[in-house]
Amino acid sequence: MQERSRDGVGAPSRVAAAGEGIGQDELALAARNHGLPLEAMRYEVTPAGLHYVLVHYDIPDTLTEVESDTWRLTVHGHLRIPLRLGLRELRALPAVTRRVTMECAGNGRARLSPRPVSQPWLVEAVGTADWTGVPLRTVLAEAGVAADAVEAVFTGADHGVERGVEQDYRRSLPLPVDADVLLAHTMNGGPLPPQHGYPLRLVVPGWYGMAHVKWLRDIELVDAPFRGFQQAVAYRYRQSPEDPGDPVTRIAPRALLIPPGFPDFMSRTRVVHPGPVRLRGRAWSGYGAVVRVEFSSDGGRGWADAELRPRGAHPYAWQGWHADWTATPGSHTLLVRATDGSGRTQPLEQPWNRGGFGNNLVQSVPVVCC
Ligand SMILES: Nc1nc2c(c(=O)[nH]1)N[C@H]1C(S)=C(S)[C@@H](COP(=O)(O)O)O[C@H]1N2
Ligand SMILES: [Mo]
Repeated sequence: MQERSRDGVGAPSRVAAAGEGIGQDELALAARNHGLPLEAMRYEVTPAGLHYVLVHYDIPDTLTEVESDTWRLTVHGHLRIPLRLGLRELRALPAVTRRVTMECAGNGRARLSPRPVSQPWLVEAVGTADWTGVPLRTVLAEAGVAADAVEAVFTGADHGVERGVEQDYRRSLPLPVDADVLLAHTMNGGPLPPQHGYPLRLVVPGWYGMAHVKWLRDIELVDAPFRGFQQAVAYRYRQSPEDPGDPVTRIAPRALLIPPGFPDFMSRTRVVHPGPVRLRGRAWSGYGAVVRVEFSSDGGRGWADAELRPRGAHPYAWQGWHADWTATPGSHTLLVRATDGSGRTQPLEQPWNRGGFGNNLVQSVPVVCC
């Protein structure tokens, strides 16, 4: 359905007051969605149940649709041959597998000050999966893109209201689409779990999560840029409610450290014993390979290069890195910083935007050695 304006339409997203703690509204989101337990970065491919999850509305009941064979993907608009594809037809098309690191554009939001009120991620909204599916280009070629089509609009089966606008979750991509954009029906070798978009999702390697439309059921080719809520209102880098902002697209570089040692249950502070500690983690960027990971054990006064694994066969997946540190009794702050081949790196002080998007402030891990 088309987006419908309701009461409160146009309300800007809220920013917490100075000193305002996490509220019930943010807790309700945090209790539904979940991050990657950072220790799971030990796996190159994240087991599906440990991959982060972000769902704006409710998980739609696509399981029943598939079981009753009523589920279809429709492809229509400015093209020659409209298509209605069942899951069996999609699965029968030649498929490719891409290892893709996906990150929510709001990752890091809860650490911003003032805090944009939304899903309160710290740093854990990331995961890497092997996505198998049909290149979107294959399906578009079959449909025959019209000369006047400028964008493809992707609609999910989920429905909700956001800042006064009732909507299906919907996003667009400009045409022609990259060759690696997939209509994925398989995650890590199995059907997509319900929370990750069963039975079909878009995968847009290198882009932040919002572009990877889950529960995909409709693709429309349009002759004018899509101005829907998730495109033109949400997911913009804005300084003020009036600022039109730039669109959120590719993933800014980030390195994360698997917190060393063991945690204190409540504070989550890491505890290590004196002696050599091998630090490991992952680093990624949507702008090309990460070419450098640096590590600091003194809160950023001194930096040393970590050993970084090259990108290898998986150009859209995170890269492993490690560094050796000798822990001495006392309190320490460990930092890591990634730089990619485009020269983008991670800031030590965070530039701010109202949505809390693209926040790639260096991770800071307090460690007590005793
Ligand atoms: N249909 C639909 N697709 C969606 C969303 C959604 O709420 N509905 N959330 C988006 C956002 S904001 C993110 S970060 C990713 C999360 O994907 P994951 O839950 O599989 O990690 O899905 C994206 N695709
Ligand atoms: Mo997201």
